[in-house]
Amino acid sequence: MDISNRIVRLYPLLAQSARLTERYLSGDTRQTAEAFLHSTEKETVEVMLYGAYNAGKSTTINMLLGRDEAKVQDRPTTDSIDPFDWNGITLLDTPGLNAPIEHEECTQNHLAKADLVLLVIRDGDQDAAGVYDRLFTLIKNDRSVFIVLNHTETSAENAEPQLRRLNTLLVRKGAEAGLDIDRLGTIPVLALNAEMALFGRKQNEPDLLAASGYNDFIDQFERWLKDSTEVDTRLRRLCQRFEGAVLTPLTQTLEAQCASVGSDVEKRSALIGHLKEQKTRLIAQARNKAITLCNEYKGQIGTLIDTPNTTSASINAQLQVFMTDASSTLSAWIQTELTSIAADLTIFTETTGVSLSTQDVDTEGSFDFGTLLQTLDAGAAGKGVEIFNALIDKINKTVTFQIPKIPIAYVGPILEATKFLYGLYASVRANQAAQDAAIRKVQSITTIADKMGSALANHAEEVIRSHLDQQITREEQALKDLTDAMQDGPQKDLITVATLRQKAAAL
Ligand SMILES: Nc1nc2c(ncn2[C@@H]2O[C@H](COP(=O)(O)OP(=O)(O)OP(=O)(O)O)[C@@H](O)[C@H]2O)c(=O)[nH]1
Ligand SMILES: [Mg+2]
Repeated sequence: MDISNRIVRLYPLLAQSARLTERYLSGDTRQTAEAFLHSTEKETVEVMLYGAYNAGKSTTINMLLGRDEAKVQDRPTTDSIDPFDWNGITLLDTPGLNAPIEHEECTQNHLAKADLVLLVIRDGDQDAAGVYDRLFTLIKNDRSVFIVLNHTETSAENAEPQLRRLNTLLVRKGAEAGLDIDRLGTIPVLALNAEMALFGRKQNEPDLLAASGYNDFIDQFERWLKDSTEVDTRLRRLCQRFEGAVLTPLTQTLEAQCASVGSDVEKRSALIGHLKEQKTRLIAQARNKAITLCNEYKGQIGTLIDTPNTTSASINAQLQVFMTDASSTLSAWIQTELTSIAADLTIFTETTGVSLSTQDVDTEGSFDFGTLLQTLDAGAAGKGVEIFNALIDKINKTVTFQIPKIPIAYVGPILEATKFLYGLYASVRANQAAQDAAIRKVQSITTIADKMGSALANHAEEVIRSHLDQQITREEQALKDLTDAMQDGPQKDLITVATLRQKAAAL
């Protein structure tokens, strides 16, 4: 009997799933899956003979085999599931229904496992209670059933009335049981004198075979096997078992893995979002704070300018003090803020169980604001500043000053301009020059405070960025690693399983 191409095409799918079974399943689930995959390697089609005791099941088996192999007797005989090989198909002789209770249980238990059912009804037993209910249950469960009416007539013609009677009964009772009559119509119902056919085979008597109904039977039986057994039932059964033993557990395991990684991804993304928000907030607040802090020195800058005989060195030194104070105030504030962000990260790890990629935000040590004054230059905008710039052009001398520890190459023109203004202001009279000088003084104060403020703000921003960007980059990398691993692993394999399922369904 040739094996359907459709079943042959199932084997690569089974082989492909073995890799996933090994990778993802464990314990009993894995054992069941592997047992199924192994069993498919030696799977044969099983046709189970089914019916009341004395129906002629064992006789029918012998008829198919062409010799007496199954035990046949006039009383409940078969008491176990006995396999017989017939052209590569396994025929299962079973104990009769309505026989001793343990016989019947044995048969019912095996019913679910068998691929196909050959129901034998003995002529005269057509009305036997229970047979039809069992048959209709099989049909409702979409099982492949072949019905033989085993009779004792000496010709097919003689058996016709009995066969008609059985068909009428089937239709009537089937309708009562709410069965789809079209489905019932697809089930072969054949009349057969099994004993006569067996005899005909043993004696090699073509006439006996023809009269027994054997020729029709074997013809239809083989077509039924070919049509429904190989292609549909066996494949369907294999696919069902494939789904139950392999694909479903794989899907569940993979979905669980994806869900857990997915929730880690979600948590880490939320953390990154939080860090970015904090960075933006911190930068905005720090910039404001820097500007406010420097503006607070405006009065003192004015006083400095007003002080007679002030040298550029002393102005320089004083501005340096202002900047150092503002820097350390801002530095302390940033440190507190970063510490609180670091605490957020600790809370995140504790509550989510998702560990941070490498290390916390670095909040150790004070922040180096020393270099910020390097950015103080004459580049500010505004009309007042233009005048101011015109003034400082005349005094092209660079002064350096330091804040603690860090030597600063301060762009001197601002201070020199201040000094110049100071000289100008000192010679004030109640005239236009004095007014101009007063305006320039205010402009100078504003410019100096602005430049201090924006330099401090820029530097603060740089410091915040360098501390938080490191952490954000690490988290983003960890997130990428996580999603990459998921896409390469469970997520990809979940798609593989879905594809296997689709391919199996399409066979
Ligand atoms: N005349 C006649 N007798 C039959 C036919 N089929 C079976 N018998 C007889 O009926 C009796 C029971 O047949 P079996 O084949 O053992 O029936 P079974 O369904 O296997 O019975 P259990 O194994 O007890 O369930 C035997 O004595 C058979 O010789 C038939 O087609 N014609
Ligand atoms: Mg028997």
